[in-house]
Amino acid sequence: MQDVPDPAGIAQRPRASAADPTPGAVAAGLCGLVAAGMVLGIAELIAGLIDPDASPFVSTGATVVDHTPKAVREFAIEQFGTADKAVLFASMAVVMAVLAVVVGLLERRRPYGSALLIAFGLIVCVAVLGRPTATPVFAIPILLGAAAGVVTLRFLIARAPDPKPADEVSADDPSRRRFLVLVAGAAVVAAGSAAAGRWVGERMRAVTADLERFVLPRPVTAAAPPPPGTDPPVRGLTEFVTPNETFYRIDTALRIPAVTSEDWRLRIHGMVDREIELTMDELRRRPAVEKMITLTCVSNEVGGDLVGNARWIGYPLADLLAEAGVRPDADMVLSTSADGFTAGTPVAALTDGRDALLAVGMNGAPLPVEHGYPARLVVPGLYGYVSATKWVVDLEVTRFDRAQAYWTRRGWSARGPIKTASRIDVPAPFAKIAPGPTVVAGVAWAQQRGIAAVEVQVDNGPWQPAELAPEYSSDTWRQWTWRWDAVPGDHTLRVRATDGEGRVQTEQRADPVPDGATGRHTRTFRVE
Ligand SMILES: Nc1nc2c(c(=O)[nH]1)N[C@H]1C(S)=C(S)[C@@H](COP(=O)(O)O)O[C@H]1N2
Ligand SMILES: [Mo]
Repeated sequence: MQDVPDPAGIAQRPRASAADPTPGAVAAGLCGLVAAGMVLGIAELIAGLIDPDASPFVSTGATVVDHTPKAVREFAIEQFGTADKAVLFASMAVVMAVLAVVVGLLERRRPYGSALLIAFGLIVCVAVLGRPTATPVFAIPILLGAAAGVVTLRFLIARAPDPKPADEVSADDPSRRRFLVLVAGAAVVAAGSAAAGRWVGERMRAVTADLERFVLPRPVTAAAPPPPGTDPPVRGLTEFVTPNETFYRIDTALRIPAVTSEDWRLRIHGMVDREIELTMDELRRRPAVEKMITLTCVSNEVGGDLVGNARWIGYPLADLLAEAGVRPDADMVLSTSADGFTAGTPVAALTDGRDALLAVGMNGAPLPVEHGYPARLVVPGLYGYVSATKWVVDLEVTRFDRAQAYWTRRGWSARGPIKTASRIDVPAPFAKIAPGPTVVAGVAWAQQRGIAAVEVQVDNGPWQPAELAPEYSSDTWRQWTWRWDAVPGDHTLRVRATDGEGRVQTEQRADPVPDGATGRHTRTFRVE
């Protein structure tokens, strides 16, 4: 077959010993290098998307520094001065390249190279997780990177040409050429991923730095402090104010949009008398207010925790819309985020006097990036999907019969007023309670209408009034407690709220789709 002329390379030239194909050392070494490049490239890309600090290359460097004897470190700093980091990374690159070649060579007969690559991946994973700022997600970049590296290695090695006697080598050997094209392709993917990861990571770092410099406007009216008693002292009961760190997060963003306060602009246009475009500095010239508002997600199941309460500093949307001059026949404001999410909010909800805000502060701090830095909307009484656009950059004044927002196009209701809801926090699910006096507790919310009463029912007994914490405002949730002399046995506890308009929360069960779940939260537990 080798004697048959085959200029187009259609017939694959069989390996010298097809039963035991052994790629040449140079080709194998190349495979190892490209596979290692893929590990770093993919890891860098994922790290850029998740958290720049999760970069395995940087973490490994830091770990090396931490474990370098002091004398060596001082020597390095003396020798290389500010270039010490560059020298460190260059030395790491050399060590990695050598190891990569070894990986490639080992992979020739059996997947020993892959095994070694996985072992390196796990070692680096341990190093990454050992960093002081590490969270478990820091493991993801290196693990996915190592997986990509193994796939690359196996793919390339299987296609690597075996060595030929020198006289047989010709520059245009098709299998050799194909292999080189694959190697080059993989190298481009690896380098491209690394560059993209770096770029995204740098942008995120720029936003973090910008956030740290961000000076909150001083509100002309600060939110009143919660009255004493808003937080009944019951262990396990949700706090009245939700800390930013534990505030629920819901969005469609695979990666958080990176918007600095300098780059940020808000355009108000559409059915208005004057189009407006605001920079952050221009926004700052307007009076800011601070309001306590409980935010809720339409996807929250009965008893769920996609709800949180915060002090928001922001600019009344009614004022901004008045500056633009909303035409009388407009009934919707379509807000758009930097990453293209949209929400459709009734103009009425933004101008009827409720505290609808373009918020820049959350609990006394700039908005955390995952909660919309540098600016978002917060509208009391409406589910987040129709009102709470984070990273907001555009407000188009329009009409419900002309525009559809992100979730409405996907089958959710165009309008999303928050439904009355109540939740049992204590006892925890399947808790065991000792007989005798015990405290049952939870929260209830009906933003805009307020909570007038909460009642609980044990098994199928009578509904009994719970004690309500003082009301902060109709836009915030209310904590409730109920004292009970627990009697032994298995029990089911049920809760229902009555809103400020006297309407009792429905017992009719409904799914979150299309406009919010209903039904009564129940909890079963044992007293013994
Ligand atoms: N840009 C953007 N903003 C968004 C969303 C989104 O997917 N993208 N989700 C909305 C939904 S459904 C809710 S419930 C709230 C949640 O806000 P939080 O993550 O700050 O709690 O944000 C809203 N704003
Ligand atoms: Mo939501």
